[in-house]
Amino acid sequence: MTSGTKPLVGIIMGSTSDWESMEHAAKTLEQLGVPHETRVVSAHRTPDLLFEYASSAERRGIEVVIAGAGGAAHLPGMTASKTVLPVLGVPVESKTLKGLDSLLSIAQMPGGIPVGTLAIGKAGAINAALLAAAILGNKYPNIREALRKFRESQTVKVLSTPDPAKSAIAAVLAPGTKTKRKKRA
Ligand code: RP5
Repeated sequence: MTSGTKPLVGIIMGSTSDWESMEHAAKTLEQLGVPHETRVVSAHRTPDLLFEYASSAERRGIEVVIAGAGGAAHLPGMTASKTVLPVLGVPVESKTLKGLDSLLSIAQMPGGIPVGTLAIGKAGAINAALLAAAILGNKYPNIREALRKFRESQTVKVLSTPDPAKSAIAAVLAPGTKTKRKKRA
């Protein structure tokens, strides 16, 4: 089965201010060719929309939800309470507590309604997308292969720069690099 063009992943976030972090989930899914949609859905400002979104997601063909929120971050947990789809939570970095509040709010779900919790901020958003792709890869071989290629190119990139000191020197000495010489008095 190929993944087609209908959104399989729903990326939701509590506020437009979360986009700075959550765009990394969208970019990663784009890179992997995973169809997705993005939406602001606030658990406390638009609770009816949240219920509608979460309860209709499965019917609309969404297979994984990525939910990002900051502070008293109840969006991922509330979403998970209204759907049996896998919900991956991204703790957005808050100004006051640097995202520790978001992390604990999302990770500490009482037993019975799980939210797969990722790291705070950009890393979590990227990994939520990669994990969503891994879940979808069980059903869609094209997504699994895209994920495999992503991992392989990441490995090649790391192995091609084994010594950061040498590559820094190479960058300075690279042809075309202007180096300032001190004039002698
Ligand atoms: C949460 O409150 C959002 O997820 C966001 O991280 C945080 C702050 O929202 P704004 O006040 O920036 O809209 O609901």
